[in-house]
Amino acid sequence: MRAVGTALTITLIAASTASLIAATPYVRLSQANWVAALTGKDGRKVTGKATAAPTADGTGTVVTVSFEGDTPGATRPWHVHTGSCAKSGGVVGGGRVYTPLAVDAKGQASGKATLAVPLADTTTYYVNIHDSAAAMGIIVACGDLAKR
Ligand SMILES: [Cu+2]
Repeated sequence: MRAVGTALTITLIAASTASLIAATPYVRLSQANWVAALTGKDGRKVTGKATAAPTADGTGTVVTVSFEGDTPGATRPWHVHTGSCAKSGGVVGGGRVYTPLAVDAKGQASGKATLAVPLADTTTYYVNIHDSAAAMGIIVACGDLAKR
């Protein structure tokens, strides 16, 4: 019976350690600052920049984006996605936190979003600028985020 009790204790310790690690949001988050150069897709002359950095408490991510060379008056949805411009993935942090960007009379736009999730050093990300809410499949500009 003692052997069974010891095995049970070890199992319980292992299980509680595993749940502790799973419950700790800091294990794999990135403390890095990230930057992406945005370039126009399909011949568009759009160029720009995006950055991502941890929030002060480390539990979220602040993302900035700015670009120029776009069509005045356009409204562009945008997101951080997992993956890369060459291999698309899902939106990070939920689509609602990204306010679509209004392109001004000079063809410039900028914006910011605060994600409720951290980025992870073990994942790759990119920022894309979509054509419009009605044409999300058309990408105006894209850039892979890299740690700097
Ligand atoms: Cu997107």
